[in-house]
Amino acid sequence: MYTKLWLDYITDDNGTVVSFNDNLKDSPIVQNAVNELKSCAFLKNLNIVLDLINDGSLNDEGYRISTSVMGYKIEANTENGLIFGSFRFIALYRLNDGEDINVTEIPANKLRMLNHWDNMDGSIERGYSGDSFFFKDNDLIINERTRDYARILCSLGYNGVVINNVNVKGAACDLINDRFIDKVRDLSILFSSFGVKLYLSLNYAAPIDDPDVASADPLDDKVIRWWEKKFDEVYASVPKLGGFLVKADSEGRPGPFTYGRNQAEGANMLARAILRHGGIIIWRCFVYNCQQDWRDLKTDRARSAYDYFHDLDGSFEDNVVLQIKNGPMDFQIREPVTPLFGKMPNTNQMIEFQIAQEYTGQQRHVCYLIPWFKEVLEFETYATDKKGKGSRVRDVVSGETYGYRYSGMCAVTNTGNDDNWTGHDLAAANLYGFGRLSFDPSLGSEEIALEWIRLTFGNDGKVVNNILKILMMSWPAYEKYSAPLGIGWMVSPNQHYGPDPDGYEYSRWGTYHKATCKTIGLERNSEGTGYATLYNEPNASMYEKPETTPDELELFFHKLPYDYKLKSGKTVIQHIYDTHFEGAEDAEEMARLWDELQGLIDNDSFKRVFARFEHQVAHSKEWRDVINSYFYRKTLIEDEKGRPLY
Ligand code: GCV
Repeated sequence: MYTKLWLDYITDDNGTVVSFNDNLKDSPIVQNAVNELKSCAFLKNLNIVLDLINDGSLNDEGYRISTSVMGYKIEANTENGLIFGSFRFIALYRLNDGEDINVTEIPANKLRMLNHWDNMDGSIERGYSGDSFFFKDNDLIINERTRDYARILCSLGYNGVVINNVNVKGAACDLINDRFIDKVRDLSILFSSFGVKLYLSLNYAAPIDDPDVASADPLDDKVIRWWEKKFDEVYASVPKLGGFLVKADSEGRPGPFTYGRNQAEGANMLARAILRHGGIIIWRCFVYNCQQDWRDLKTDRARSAYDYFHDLDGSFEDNVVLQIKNGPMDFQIREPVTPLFGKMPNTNQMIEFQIAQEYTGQQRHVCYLIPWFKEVLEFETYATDKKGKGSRVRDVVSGETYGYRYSGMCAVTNTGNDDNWTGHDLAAANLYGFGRLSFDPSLGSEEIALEWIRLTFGNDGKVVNNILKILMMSWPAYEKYSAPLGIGWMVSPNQHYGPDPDGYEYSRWGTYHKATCKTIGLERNSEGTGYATLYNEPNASMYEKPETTPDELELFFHKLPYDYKLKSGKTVIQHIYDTHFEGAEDAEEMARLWDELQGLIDNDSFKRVFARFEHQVAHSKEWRDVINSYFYRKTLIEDEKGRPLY
């Protein structure tokens, strides 16, 4: 039986009385909110009022929770606001031990989504927590677990979920056909009763299979009419559908380029067809040449999203949102921020992170990613032509900088049908943390971690301290023992797990570190590929020279000799040796901190994480040794501290 994560509090009747406006009695959303409040074991014999009000400052999904002698009140402008507020009330009540609660919370981002890469056969692309709980044997499943998942999303304020892989294959093409449409409708109704909109990934090439159309050219009338009719049919059955996510012209997926059209022409065709139904098209910017030759020194994959999209600013329809990965490559342990943020004033944007730990330990290593996401969100873009106040990434994607109509944050999710949902029990901190962060990007990563720990493991001081230390050490530790200084990609090909320094070096994916016996790195400044120049000033100048580039990104931006002195005072090679020794020690320290919790937390959870740490400790040593040996053998430079290298 699967766990209920932080919602593990259901009791038959807690004696709580919930009252609400009369006209809400038939609302499934309010019904779910009331059920949650009345069946939460922590809320004994309370009086709670749910009140629909009209207060412009609360927007569509915000809420106000207040305490008086009469009890508690949750107010919102909409039913969605009421249910988000109800779940938040439960969390706050537990965290504050029943003390008075007086808060007003309004989500910063309009879109707060999870993207599933689930396939209809039940497998998950880059899934590390078992199989899909949405799909099995080419069928769509709706059961108690689906409902619990909707509760989990709602408890964090997520308001959107894409249930199928962006690489739409096989039966998934039928999700918008008669075969599955009734189930899609049922699922959308279930999710919307928890304030969450359902979205689907779509196969851009679908009309090719219709013999009367046999094309996917976005400017072809037949193609346009095909999509209009399709969306009419889909929305007639599934009126609550949020829209579609599209991966086009990427890694073998078809797209407008096949017909000599640009990305805006492709996205706009779909956007116009869906407009009358109120749907949106989320169009991914992960477009790059994946047939590169490693000898080609001009083509730089890091530039591609920018090169394909930047000049199209202003030419996308208003119901298109560009979904842009946080970094220019692909969810590596360290990358600079994608330069498109802060450079497209007239095109809706949202940021895409990955909490599925594809390149960050695959949920076998603990890696709390929220500190990394915070750094990205706080990055100052020095946005041009800004209309609003801020211009950090989080201001851009919240829509503040340019007043985007649609914008926000999404993450490739880390969930599956494992009993604990996320494979590693501690990976649930990323599911929790990303939801909280997309609701309120001003929250601190420690603050979020503390909430999650206490709601999951209780308030014991040692438990809270040790898990907090583990989480906060985990991302830096992973970075230390894996690829150094922003270089990325030193992983086993395809699988992306475990060290393989040249795994991607001579392949077609455009992911090169160019290590020789003298230098390492690719020059990306104005004399190199020019990637650094794509940023606004002063970022462009900062990345232009090694002396001003932050240490952690040195090798992303510059080709440097191994004896180059970093700002830390260490040479590149000594930094590599030191961090790899340290990272493996950190893994041991995290395992030790966990061992101390035996008897203080649920034993099954203790054992599961214990086993993962046994692996992580051994695997971090493997990383350390493989990476250090690689560089020692290339350079023959000894470790200053005399540690053995082989
Ligand atoms: C869904 C990376 C992953 C692919 C993924 C792709 C994407 O390349 O390895 O599995 O495909 O990103 O984001 O589309």
